[in-house]
Amino acid sequence: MAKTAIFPGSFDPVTYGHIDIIERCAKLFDYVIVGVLHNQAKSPLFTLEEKKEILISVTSEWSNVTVDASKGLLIDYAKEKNANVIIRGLRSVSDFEYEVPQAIMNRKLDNEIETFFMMTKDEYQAISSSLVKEIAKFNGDISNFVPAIVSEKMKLKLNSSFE
Ligand code: COD
Repeated sequence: MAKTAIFPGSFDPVTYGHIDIIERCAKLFDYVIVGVLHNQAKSPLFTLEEKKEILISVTSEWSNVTVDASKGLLIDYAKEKNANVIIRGLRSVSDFEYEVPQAIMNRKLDNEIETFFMMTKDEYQAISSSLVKEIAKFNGDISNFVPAIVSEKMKLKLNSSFE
C-alpha cells in the first residue's frame, strides 16, 4: 500500500533545513504532503497563501511532493489526507522537548498516525526561521540559509512593513 507522509510546519519562511527534510522524505515515501499550518505561539510574517506559493516553487523538482495549507488541527488534516506518518525535524534537545508533547497528544487524538522524527544534517542544525527573520530585519545576508526566492520575498515584505 502506498505510504503518505505529511510534513507540517509554519515555514515562516521555509529554510534549507526544511527543504533537506522534504528531499529526504521524498526518497522514503510514495507521497509527501508539505502542510502549511498555523502555530498559535508564533506571529507569522507571511500569509498561508504566500508560504504555500514559496513552498511550491522550492519543491517543484520532486514529483511526489505536494504543498497544501490548512487552518485546522494537524491530526484532522492528516486524517483528511489519509496520511500514515507525520514527519518532524529535530535539531537539538530543545526541539525534542517541544516535539514530544505534540507527538503524544497527536497519538491520543489518533492512534493510527505515527510521528517520525528526522535528524537535521549538521550543516543545517543552526538554521531556524526565526533567526533568518532576525538577520533579514537587520539587512544581514541570509543567502546561505534560504533559497533566493525566499530572500527576495523577505526583502519585499520587510521593506513594505517599514513604509
Ligand atoms: N533542520 C531540520 N529540521 C528543521 C529545521 C532545520 N534546520 N528547522 C526547522 N525544522 C523542523 C522543526 O523542528 C519542525 O519539526 C519542522 O521543521 C517545521 O518547523 P516550523 O518551525 O516551520 O514549524 P512549527 O514547529 O512552528 O510547526 C508547528 C505546527 C504548525 C505543525 C503546530 O503548531 C500545529 O500542529 N499546528 C496546527 C494546530 C494543532 O494541531 N495543534 C495541536 C498540536 S498537538
